[in-house]
Amino acid sequence: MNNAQRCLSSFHLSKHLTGNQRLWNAREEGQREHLKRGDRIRRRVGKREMINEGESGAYRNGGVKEYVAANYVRVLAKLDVLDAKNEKETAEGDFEDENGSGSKMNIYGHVATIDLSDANNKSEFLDEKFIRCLHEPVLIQNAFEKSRQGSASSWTLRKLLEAHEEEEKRTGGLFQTTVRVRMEDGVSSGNNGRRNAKAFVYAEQSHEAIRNRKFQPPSLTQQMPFANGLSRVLEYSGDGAYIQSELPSNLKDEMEHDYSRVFTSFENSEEFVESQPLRLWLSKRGSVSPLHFDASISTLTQLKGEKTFLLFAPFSGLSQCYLYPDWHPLRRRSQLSIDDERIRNGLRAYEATLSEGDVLIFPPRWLHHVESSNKTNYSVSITRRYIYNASSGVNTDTSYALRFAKWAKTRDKGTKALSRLYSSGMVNPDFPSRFNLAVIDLDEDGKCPKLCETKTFERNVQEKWKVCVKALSDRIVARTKNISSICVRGSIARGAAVDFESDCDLIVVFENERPNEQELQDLRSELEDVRAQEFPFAKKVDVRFEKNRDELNAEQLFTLATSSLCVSGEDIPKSSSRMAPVRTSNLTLLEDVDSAIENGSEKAMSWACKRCLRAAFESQKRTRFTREISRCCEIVCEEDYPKKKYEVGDLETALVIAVKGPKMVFGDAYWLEMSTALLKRLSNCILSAKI
Ligand SMILES: O=C(O)CCC(=O)C(=O)O
Repeated sequence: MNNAQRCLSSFHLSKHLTGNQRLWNAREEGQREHLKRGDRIRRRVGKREMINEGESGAYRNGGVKEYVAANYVRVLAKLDVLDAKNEKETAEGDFEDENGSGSKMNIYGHVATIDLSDANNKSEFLDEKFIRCLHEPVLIQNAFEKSRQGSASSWTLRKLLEAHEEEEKRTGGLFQTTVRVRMEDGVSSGNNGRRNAKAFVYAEQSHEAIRNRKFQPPSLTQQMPFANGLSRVLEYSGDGAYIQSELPSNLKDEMEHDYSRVFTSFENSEEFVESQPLRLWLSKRGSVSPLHFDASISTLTQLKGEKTFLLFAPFSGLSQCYLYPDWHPLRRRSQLSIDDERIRNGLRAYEATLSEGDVLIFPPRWLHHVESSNKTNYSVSITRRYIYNASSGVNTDTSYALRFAKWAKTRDKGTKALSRLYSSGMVNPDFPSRFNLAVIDLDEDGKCPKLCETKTFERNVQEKWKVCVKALSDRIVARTKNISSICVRGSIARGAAVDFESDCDLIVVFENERPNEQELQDLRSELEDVRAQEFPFAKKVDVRFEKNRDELNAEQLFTLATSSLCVSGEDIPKSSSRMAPVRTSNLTLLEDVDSAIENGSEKAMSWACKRCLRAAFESQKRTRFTREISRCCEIVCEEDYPKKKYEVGDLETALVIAVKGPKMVFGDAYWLEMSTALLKRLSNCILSAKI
């Protein structure tokens, strides 16, 4: 039983069923009555003649405007000032920042970012393939249609108020705004006993324990005219309010139109169905939605102000965030606040800060903590959510990207995840079946013992590959002088070559002088012709020409000694003395990763992933050494995952990219941005002192 399970099994709702009726005073009774009325009203949508029966006198006698008159004047007076301030001023705080912010968190990395205003970005829409393969959060910057200036991207509080009033009028008061109101004495988030004056915790209001008043929820929702909601959000500071409400239909149209580049693919796809109507989130600066997860694919569009998300991958998040049990009114929520040490020390967050015009898309079951920035007076966001439509039957595509997405959805950690990856066929384990040239057990001094003499070209290599390598080697000897040694390495040397997949990987070492570049180029072409005509089962010939036998450096000697077999000439590995493994310097890791990102080709991304996997392996003192990336990955998963060194899935993802390329993992649309984020996270994690 792990900590989280222990915590859940010992968690008794009764502890939290205060029985304290103090809070259910006349005011709350009034609210509950109001809620009940709200429910009734909703049920009666379309039956206008019945509304007035159960509605308050205010509606009967005058209508919306009179009902909110007192607030209305006050709110209106403030709106334009607030709108203007939000544009250009940093808000002055009337909360001190006792909640802490994301900066205290252990940040694992920023989420992948796609800037749609980037002139180089050729994608007009987020395509369906991308959405289907989405397995981590993505921030879409500048997502609105620039040509549509004057609509959703420039909504003001006044415009929101007018649009809501229009809808309220049109529906005769049926359309009401939902406002989450924090209860004054509510335990806001977590069991650390601290009240968080800025947090708005969702509670399942239909839960029996709340209906029976056995559990005092940290917040309740109330239906009210928008003007009232707005005045509560902007003016109250004690118990606080947060509008979390369905968007009126006229605003919906504008929003959908402005952000069509993000939503078109969702809308056109039979594979996704919308799981919740568009929802408006209007909060005062500093408001917090504490750690929780949702079951849908969520999108949050930031229209005004700035919001910061801290997100946690499902595997680590769900198991380590001390979630309330499923039967609890606060289910899907964490019992801990974000500044609890158990979270700060045990988990790493993916961070995303949204500015106006940005959209964050995140998959189901990613825990998130959300803070409206203190920089502006208020924040306005819209959420839109989707679920996979299981009955669509569309998902028949068996591409690697889809297979990978399926794997990623349920990915486990470490070696288990790796073996599932192998069994899915996305990458081959690449383990030597008969001879172990790939992993070397180091001796007590950390050096490689002399290689076992039983490993020879004649004994190790599969028959038909032997013929192929010999023929190529003979051609090299016939064409060039001064050869000291010809070796073969890779899967052929391990006796694990696979038809039409394995390259013929040769190393030629010269005695002293090497032929000039043109001669070597001609020789390469000739060898390629021989392969194509006589040995088509070999994928290609890859020849590395080393300069001078006596000038081989430690790394070259080590590579020869540990991963190659002599085909012809001097058996250099055999004559080499015991050597310590030559590790690749981690000093240049960030630089190497950055230059691969700058290069931006698929090949560069694969290379950088390989580089990271080797660096992850070599950054630790180990008793084994290997240059094989799948073995590097396996050993790191075996030894480092349990110490929480890497986020679940990143190493395995890097392995698939290294072998199959980034498109196989992320699809055709945004493989560059997604693999860039992965490489940044991984390289920082490898070098970070914390791991
Ligand atoms: O914006 C917020 O405060 C919370 C949004 C959220 O939690 C969500 O979209 O799931």
